[in-house]
Parts: sequence; structure tokens; C-alpha cells
Amino acid sequence: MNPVSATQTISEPEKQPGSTLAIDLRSDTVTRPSPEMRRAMAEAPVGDDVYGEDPTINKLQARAAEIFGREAAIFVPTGSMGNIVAVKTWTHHGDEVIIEERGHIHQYEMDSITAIAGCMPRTTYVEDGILTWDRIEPLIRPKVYYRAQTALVSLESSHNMAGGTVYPPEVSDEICDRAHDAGLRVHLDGARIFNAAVYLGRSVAEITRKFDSIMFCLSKGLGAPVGSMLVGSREFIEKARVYRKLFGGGMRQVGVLGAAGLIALEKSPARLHEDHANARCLAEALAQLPGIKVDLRKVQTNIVIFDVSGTGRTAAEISAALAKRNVLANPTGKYDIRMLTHCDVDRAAIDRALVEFRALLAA
Ligand code: TLP
Repeated sequence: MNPVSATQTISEPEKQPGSTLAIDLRSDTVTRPSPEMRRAMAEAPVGDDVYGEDPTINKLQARAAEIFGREAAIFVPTGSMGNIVAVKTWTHHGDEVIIEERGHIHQYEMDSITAIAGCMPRTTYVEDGILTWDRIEPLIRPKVYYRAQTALVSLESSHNMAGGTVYPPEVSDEICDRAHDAGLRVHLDGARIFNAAVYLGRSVAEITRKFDSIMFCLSKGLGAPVGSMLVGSREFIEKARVYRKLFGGGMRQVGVLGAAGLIALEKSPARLHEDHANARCLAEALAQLPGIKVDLRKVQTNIVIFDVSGTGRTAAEISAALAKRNVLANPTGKYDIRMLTHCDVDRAAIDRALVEFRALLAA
């Protein structure tokens, strides 16, 4: 190990060409590591994690398990890998997985449920993305030997493509209880579970206590450059370790990433309310713009999805025009645009984005 001395400067490449002027609202995945994270990464004690010998990753895993009140946790390179490892761990080829139609695990992970785990997604659409037991129960296959079997329910909170909506704990608790009674497992795609916890004013341990497994991302609102975690029982995590390796996710001196993850985990949840306040401010101002519709009830966390159909232009046209004005946002449908707030956009940046948006619509 060759640690950088405490006096040596870790340069923060703030002036990256093309990225400094833009107000990047495409996602909270775009955040760059803080100088504190970069320092911790440079100085992290490391070892070979395939041998379980990376002290920084071991610390991160222990701390994540502790925060969620669970027996164990495992670091995975991406949220997508965390989700497919969980699905694979809980299912057999030919099983079905119940999921909301716009769930990330179904729409944006290349259908790894099918391609890798050999399972069928069984989907249902709910406007606010929040499933209830009455929507899930009819999708469960009868236990007949010649029928495909339902093995898993997967929920997402906050629900990304429904606009950052959050499961009320009594709803997700009931789903878990009833699913367990029916012999099913319940996985949580909690990529943004800390945002959900802040919205609810409850701890992540409380709101996830009944799930069989939880995936959360260090690399979204928490601001780490890379990495996600899977949390659950010791037995689950030991099986997950096997599938992580099978999928090529066994890493070596990965404490350099874990060091940033530890800072994200310890420090970032305390500032997420700022992102939520900025998202609300953005949503309320967007709702005043001519031709723009926002369902403000859905703006619960750091995601704002709005409809631009009243402008007479498509989402692709509006986002291309915004990009020319250095405001970046992704279309999520023909007339829908998604904007996310995060630690690299402050209130002043939101105000500037709104000035540009108004000018664009007026032009
Ligand atoms: N979401 C990304 C895109 O893939 C859409 C984003 O910009 O929001 N679960 C949820 C709920 C997610 O939103 C994401 C990423 C993931 C899982 C996957 O995480 P990664 O990108 O680390 O594989």
C-alpha cells in the first residue's frame, strides 16, 4: 500500500470540459465524488475481497447491515447487479416474479430477470407505482405442478419512473406479510431507499424490516461514484456472494470504492432533505409554466416527472432545446421529461434552470 500523505493535495477535477456549465438534472447518478471521498479512496486500506480480505469493504458491509438492522450485507458494483443477484438467489428457472409495470428491474435492466435468471416478469400497472396486496394476489399462480410458479414479489421505493413515489410502510408491510403467508419472498429495489426514509421521517431499518432482501445504491443520491449494497440474512448474503461471482462481480482491492461508499452511507442521508426541497421548488415552478403539467402529489422525493404536451412540442424536442441552454434532462416518454435533484445542483442552479426553461418556452 502506498498511501497519499495527508498534506498532499488531491485535485478535484471541477473543470471537466463540457460538464461545468451544464446543470445536469438527468439523474442523481451523475454526481461526482466529493474531495473527502477522493481522499478516503486514495488512503483506503485494501485487500483481496474475493478472499474476503478487504478491510474497507468489510467495514462498509458491516455498517450497512447494522444500519438496516440485518445480519449481513454485500457490496456489488451496480444496482442492476444487486437486483439480479437477489432475483437469482430467490428463484429457479421458470418461476415468475411479480413487479409493477414500470419497475426498473423490468424496464431498464435488459430483462435480466428473463435473460439471466430464466424467470418471467408478471407485471401490473399502477398509476403511482405503489402496488397493494389486492393488485398482487390475483397474479399469483395456483400451486399446480403443470403451472409456472410465482416465487418472488419485487417492489421499488422510491419508484423511479412513477416520479419518486414512496411506499407507505403499512402497505409494504402488508404485502410482505401476505406474500410470506403465500410462500413468496419479497425483494426491495431500494436504489433510493434513503430518499424514501427521509420522506417518511422513519429509519431505513424500520421501513424495510419485513423485506427478505434489500438493494440500495451508494452511487445515486448518496453521491458515491460507484457501488450498491445487498442486505439481508447471513444465509441470503452467502448465496448472493456465489451469484455475484458467477456474474463477474467478485472484485479485488475494491476498498478504494468502498471508502467513498462509507462516507456516502454515513454522511449523505442527512442532506437528502435539501434535494427534496429543491425538487419541490422545481416542480412548483414548472407547474406554473405554460403548457407544462406536473402532478405535485407525486413529487415526494428528488424526482420530478412532468408532461410537456401542452407546449405543442415533444419531450425529445424540449430536452434537446434545454440542452442547448446547458440544462440537461431526459425524456421518459413522448411527452414526459424527468428531472432529478442531487448534491451537485443547489437552489441557485435550479433557479438558473428555470430561467432557461421560461426563456425557451417564450422563444
Ligand atoms: N436508474 C437510472 C437509470 O437506469 C434509469 C437512473 O438514472 O435513475 N433501481 C432503480 C430504481 C434505479 O433507478 C436504478 C438506476 C437501478 C436500480 C440500477 O442502478 P445501476 O445504474 O447502478 O445499475
